[in-house]
Amino acid sequence: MDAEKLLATFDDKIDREIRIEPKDWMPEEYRKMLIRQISQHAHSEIVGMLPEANWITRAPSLKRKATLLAKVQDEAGHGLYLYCAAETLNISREEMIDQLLSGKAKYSSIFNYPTLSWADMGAIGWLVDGAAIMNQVPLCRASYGPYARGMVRICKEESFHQRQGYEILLTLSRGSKQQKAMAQDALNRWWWPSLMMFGPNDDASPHTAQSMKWKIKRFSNDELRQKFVDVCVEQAAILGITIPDSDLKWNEERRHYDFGEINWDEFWNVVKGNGPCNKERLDARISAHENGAWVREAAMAHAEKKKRKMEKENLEKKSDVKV
Ligand code: BYC
Repeated sequence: MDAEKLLATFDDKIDREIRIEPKDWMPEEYRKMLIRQISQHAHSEIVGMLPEANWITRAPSLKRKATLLAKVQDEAGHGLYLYCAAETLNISREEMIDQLLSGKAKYSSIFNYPTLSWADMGAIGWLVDGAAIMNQVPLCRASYGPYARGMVRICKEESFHQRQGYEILLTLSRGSKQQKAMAQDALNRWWWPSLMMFGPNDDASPHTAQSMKWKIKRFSNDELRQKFVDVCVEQAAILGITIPDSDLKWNEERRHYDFGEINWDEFWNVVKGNGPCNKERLDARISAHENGAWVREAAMAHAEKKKRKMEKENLEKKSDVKV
């Protein structure tokens, strides 16, 4: 088929909600857009393990420790599904990891903030996983098959993560005066960075229009941020803690909550690598990668040994047939 026909077939599939699969023809820019978003998403899951892993050894009970451990392991799984989905687009795992470790690749700004108290585990689950669900449920309908299918399982797990976080804050908010203060302090520190997770405002988002045209993103950054604010207001009221935004109020005409201006200077500063924990996070990943070198070497040696054994068995089988 010539280029025009290939493009027409691709556009027709997008229009008719037929998934694009790895072996299908796709425009180079579509492939690049997906690699960019999926690899950044994978890196976010992997770096996102670090702020919570910080609290596994200090969880207040065995039950909390087991739950947090399971949650952090889920994030590792999400990273692996997403790297696999990106690999179907002709980029190798090594290349993506190199991009992360060299500081070239982006990952979600939210993971460059410190986790200072146990209440932060609640705030991360409630707000960070809550924002992730808001953003990722529509990605289950993304036009690229492997990404969309991966997101289905990821979203189920994120939903459990969100509930465990909310339940931590519910327990604290029904506890002593000091525990309530911990919950409020965590909300104060995580609220604005959580709103930044949705990315720049639509008029400053270079990728949204094309991504929506290709049905990768189904909603814009501002649409999802608004939905998130609307649900959080009700949830904060149940917790009895206050969202740190004096401009937050119900707008009857819009049927949505109005909210204050995000500090975009802070956002871009964090995205460019100058947030409170950017260096610490990258250093941790680099050292994990270096310490894991022997595991990768052993796995490769084992795979090579298995391959040779299979080749030998196949040869023997063939010579038996001849006899
Ligand atoms: N942080 O044109 P835009 C999780 C970048 S993991 C850093 O709007 P797009 C979890 C953006 O990449 C959650 N960078 O882009 C894990 C672009 O840069 P480049 C992660 C950001 O792609 C562990 C530029 O700004 N979720 O839930 O249309 C524990 C312009 O932006 C950010 C995902 O990755 C940011 N916040 O929209 C707990 C979801 N925002 O590439 C929880 C999948 C924007 O031009 N990704 N940038 O250099 C998406 O849905 C979209 O990529 C985004 C951005 C909405 C994030």
